Amino acid sequence: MFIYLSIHPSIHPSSQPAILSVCLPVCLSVCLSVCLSTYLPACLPVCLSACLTVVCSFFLYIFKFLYFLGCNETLTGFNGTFHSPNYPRKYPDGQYCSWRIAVSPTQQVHLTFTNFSLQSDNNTDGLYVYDGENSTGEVLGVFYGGHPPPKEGIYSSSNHMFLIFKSDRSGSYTGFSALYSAVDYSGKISVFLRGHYL
Ligand SMILES: [Ca+2]
Repeated sequence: MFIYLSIHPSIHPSSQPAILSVCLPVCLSVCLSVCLSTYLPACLPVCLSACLTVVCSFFLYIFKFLYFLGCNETLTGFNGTFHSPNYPRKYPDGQYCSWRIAVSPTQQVHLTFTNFSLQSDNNTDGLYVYDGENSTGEVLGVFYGGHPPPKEGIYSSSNHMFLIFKSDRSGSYTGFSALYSAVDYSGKISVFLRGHYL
């Protein structure tokens, strides 16, 4: 349970003590009432372990649901802007946010960045761009501080683009500010090959 709490990417670290402060007293109360009548020495640790796993997981599920509600956005305008959490201040650790862009069916999405400042190493903080409505689409790029998006921008092949921003447990920067617009379909698509966009 503690390992799960500390590694789950969607949970902000500051929330972990709060979750524990709720589920621990609940489990102590339940297990004490159950074990006091059993006379089995192993009852309390076994009960606590099982209870914490179940109860804390339940609170985590509720927390995740509320957390993702505030961090997911669908953009349907002809054009628009969006940015990382807290921008232009530093984004918090432990973020997992998404943006779904949907424009007119006869158009495609052109995405550019007015600012991009993420942690420099791969597999720390990153922005994942998908060609489609969700993360099952083809990956158009994985961008981080050491590998920023191309200045000319990124094109989807259809009228949908999907983005996920993740930050890990330490090291935060100012993040990104992005601008998208619907452009008439030209067949242009961003293809990443051997370190260069074609
Ligand atoms: Ca980080």
